[in-house]
Amino acid sequence: MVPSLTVGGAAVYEGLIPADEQAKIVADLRDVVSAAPLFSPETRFGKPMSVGMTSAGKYGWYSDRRGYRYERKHPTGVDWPPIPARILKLWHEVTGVAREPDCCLVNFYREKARMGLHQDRDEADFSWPVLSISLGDDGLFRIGGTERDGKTQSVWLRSGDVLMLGGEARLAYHGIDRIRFGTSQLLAEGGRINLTLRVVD
Ligand code: MD3
Ligand code: FE
Repeated sequence: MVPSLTVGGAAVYEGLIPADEQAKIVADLRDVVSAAPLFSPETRFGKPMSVGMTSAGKYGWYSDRRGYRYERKHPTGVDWPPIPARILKLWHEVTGVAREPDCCLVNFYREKARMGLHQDRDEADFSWPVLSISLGDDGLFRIGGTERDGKTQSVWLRSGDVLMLGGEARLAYHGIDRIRFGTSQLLAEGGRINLTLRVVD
């Protein structure tokens, strides 16, 4: 598969997911959220994140005052629900990797939510790619290099866009600066969903 754009080493597949397929993924995610409700993890400084989160798969991403990590269970004590088949299919089609991801992190951005610049380094092996799927309202994505103070580039991610982070980009600093609330009709409640698929261990 050929990306329509590359930004900071990330391969961007703009509009890869057709609208009808996006709606089916959202329906799958409503089941995930029913089993494993969204919550706002606390950072190590005790401040709740503005992004609502939950996960599907063997592991879920979690954060509290003790730090960031992967957990085998949702904070309510239930297992994370399985990753929906439709989402696994996209992972295989785009990454070409034979292995299944261990975690599908669901990030939900309401109007004022953002995600500060960070690296994803809680996983055991950075040679596996990360896949990101954007749904709903536009989000301004920023990506830099492997050092916090380096130059960054920005790109608006729209509903149906897919990003693959591999190679050098796997350890790039990245974040979401803002949401253009109300730009998509996909979610009745508005907002943006980002799914990130990762191999954890
Ligand atoms: C670059 N999520 O969950 S997706 C995250 O839109 C996260 O919710 C953002 O950063 C979001 O950790 C950005 C694009 C993305 C995802 C994973 C990456 C970019 C990445 C991993 C390494 C480098
Ligand atoms: Fe990240």
